[in-house]
Amino acid sequence: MADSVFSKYDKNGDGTISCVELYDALKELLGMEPWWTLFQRVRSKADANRDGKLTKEEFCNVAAIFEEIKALKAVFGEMDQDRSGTMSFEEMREKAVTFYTTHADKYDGKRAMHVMNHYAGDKKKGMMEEEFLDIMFKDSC
Ligand SMILES: [Ca+2]
Ligand SMILES: [Ca+2]
Repeated sequence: MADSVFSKYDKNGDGTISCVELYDALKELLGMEPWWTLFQRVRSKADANRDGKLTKEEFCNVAAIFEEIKALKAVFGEMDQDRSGTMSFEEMREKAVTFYTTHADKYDGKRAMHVMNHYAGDKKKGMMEEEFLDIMFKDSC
């Protein structure tokens, strides 16, 4: 990864990415405040030695995770056809088959089930982007 990316996030220039700096980086990527579960996942995946800060090597994991989040956000945007910010059951159903056949190698059927289960008993319920990310991002990579 380019040093310029790392130094962009290492705001105080101490050579590591702190929790606060990681939070800001994530916020920038998401375009909204990161929610706790997502932040925790990103942090625990990236911080290999669990000392609470990320070295340049550890931050490489973040770059991969960020790419994945970006890809998932794009997927959600595609599914949310009316751009309401939530994915309705109909939108999900319409796109789900295509999605899981296209990405079957990456996202296993278990996650597809989680998404389906979200609508169980209440098909009027929408799914928000953060709920979608929470499901799709779970224990991946
Ligand atoms: Ca720093
Ligand atoms: Ca660390």
